Amino acid sequence: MLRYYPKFLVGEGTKEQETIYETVLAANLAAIQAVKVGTPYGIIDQTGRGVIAAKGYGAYFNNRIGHGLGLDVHEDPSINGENEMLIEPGHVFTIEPGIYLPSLGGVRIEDDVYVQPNGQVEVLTHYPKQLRRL
Ligand SMILES: [Mn+2]
Repeated sequence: MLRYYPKFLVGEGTKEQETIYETVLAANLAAIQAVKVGTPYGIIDQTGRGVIAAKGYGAYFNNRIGHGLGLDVHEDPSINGENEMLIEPGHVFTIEPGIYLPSLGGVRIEDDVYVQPNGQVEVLTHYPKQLRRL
């Protein structure tokens, strides 16, 4: 029997399970790289979505890539491809691309990021993201 746990593949797994994991990870990393003060939030979503679409899974990434994080778990801004709000120092938000295949299962890799006062992007999540087989 094969099950997904966060960032672990228990059992042998299939090539496609590995592929969707690696694709979501690439989207997560590219989206984090796209975070820059003064650029629109929409670019974060467009960047991550582009990575997933290029692998043919665009139809299976059906959530916005992230949202603001504060006193509440879900706050503004909504990080979707159309959001023109500019990224500013002090902002804290999630980046959480995913691929969900009805016949196979899903993968989502989330990080929380903080834009420091000097504009440097700090990833607040430190758990390793490389796929591990158990
Ligand atoms: Mn979330």
